[in-house]
Amino acid sequence: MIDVDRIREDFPILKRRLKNGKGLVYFDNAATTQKPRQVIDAIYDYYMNYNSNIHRGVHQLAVEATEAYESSRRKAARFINAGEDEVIFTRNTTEAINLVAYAWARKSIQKGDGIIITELEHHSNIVPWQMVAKEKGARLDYIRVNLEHSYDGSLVLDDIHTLLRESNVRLVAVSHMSNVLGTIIPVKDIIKACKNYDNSIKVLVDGAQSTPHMPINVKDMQCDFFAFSAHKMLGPTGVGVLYGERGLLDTMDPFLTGGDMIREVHKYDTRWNDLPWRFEAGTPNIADVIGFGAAIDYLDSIGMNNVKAYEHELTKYMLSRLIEVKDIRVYGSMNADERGAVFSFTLADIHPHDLASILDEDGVAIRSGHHCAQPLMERLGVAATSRASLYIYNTKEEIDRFIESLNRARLIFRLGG
Ligand code: 7TS
Repeated sequence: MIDVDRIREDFPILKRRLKNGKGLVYFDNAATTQKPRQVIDAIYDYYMNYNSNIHRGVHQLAVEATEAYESSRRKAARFINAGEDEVIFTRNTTEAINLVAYAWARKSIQKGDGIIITELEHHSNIVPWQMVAKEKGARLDYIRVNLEHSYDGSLVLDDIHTLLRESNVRLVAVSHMSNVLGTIIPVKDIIKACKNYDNSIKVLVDGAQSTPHMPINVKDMQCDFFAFSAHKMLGPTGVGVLYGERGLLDTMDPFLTGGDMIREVHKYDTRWNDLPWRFEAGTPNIADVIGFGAAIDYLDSIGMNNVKAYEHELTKYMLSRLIEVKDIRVYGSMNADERGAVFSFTLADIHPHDLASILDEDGVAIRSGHHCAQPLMERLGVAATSRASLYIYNTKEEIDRFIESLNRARLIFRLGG
């Protein structure tokens, strides 16, 4: 098990006192996580000591910067069990998904073809496919969220078999973990079902919420594309990863064109660079990619199985405390084995924004709103929820403070006992 006190020492921001003198309880980790000193130092070190552009210089600083940037790629590849040439740095998950939408889907999806997604996707795994479907005259279909068993948040997996028969499905794009309900989606089963039906169907997994919290193995999963963001896993903002299966990436033309992604440019034609640089046009976010490498080192030093086990303990504790709160409705499974540490809820008819403001007075940072998942909100029949999302530096004591604050909100709104 992990030593949470030692981990907390690495995060300077957790010592911060807020404006009313309260200590910070940071429960907005699904939006972005805090950064350990090791990540901040790696970025500082690059700018202080070897700032240079990469891939195009022979001088010492350029060589050092290139090596540090490419070593982050090796780390990211190892972290998800991909090949180095299969890891493309983007700005974030959103850009990674858009890369697939522009560089693969617009060429491969034709009129009448089908795209399948789910009702619990983040907007960044909905809107790009709506646009492709509209442009190409393709169908966009949704695997439903199961609401029969009191908001358990699982998917109606049988839908996939029905939908596969209804059109010439070319792409299935699914989240690995819901940013609202915390549901862990059995992506491996979904991929197997799709490939058994038609091996040429491509599957993209949105790993923005799963990669920070569990071991990931894209080869074992057998996905074609996998997207995630550094900033949700202790790394800096401005860096994401698109994993693409090598053979598939090799068939794709670039999404952005210009410097660095070329091998040769002549007046009227160009030859693309090798993978993965073909998809990284222009000067990339060197400093933050280097910072991301330090974040991966940090998570590796803890071990992703330990991260998962610790969060499982927090999840069990959180669920046991949440059910004690009167008038609360928790959306998502009450079984800690089926979910991650993201908890969406409403408290009586208190508006989620008002609730978040009351918690803020107590130093407890949670999120409220639609969480960029409006189709899911529609399905749940709510406009917004409050959401607490945890990470490795959070503790049971913080969960107690959060529950205390919810009970204070009940008093403020004069909810009866
Ligand atoms: N996919 C999922 C499942 C997400 O939760 C998010 C961000 C994204 C994609 C997009 O990631 P980005 O790094 O490109 O922005 N989710 C959230 C959230 O829940 N609150 O703020 C951002």
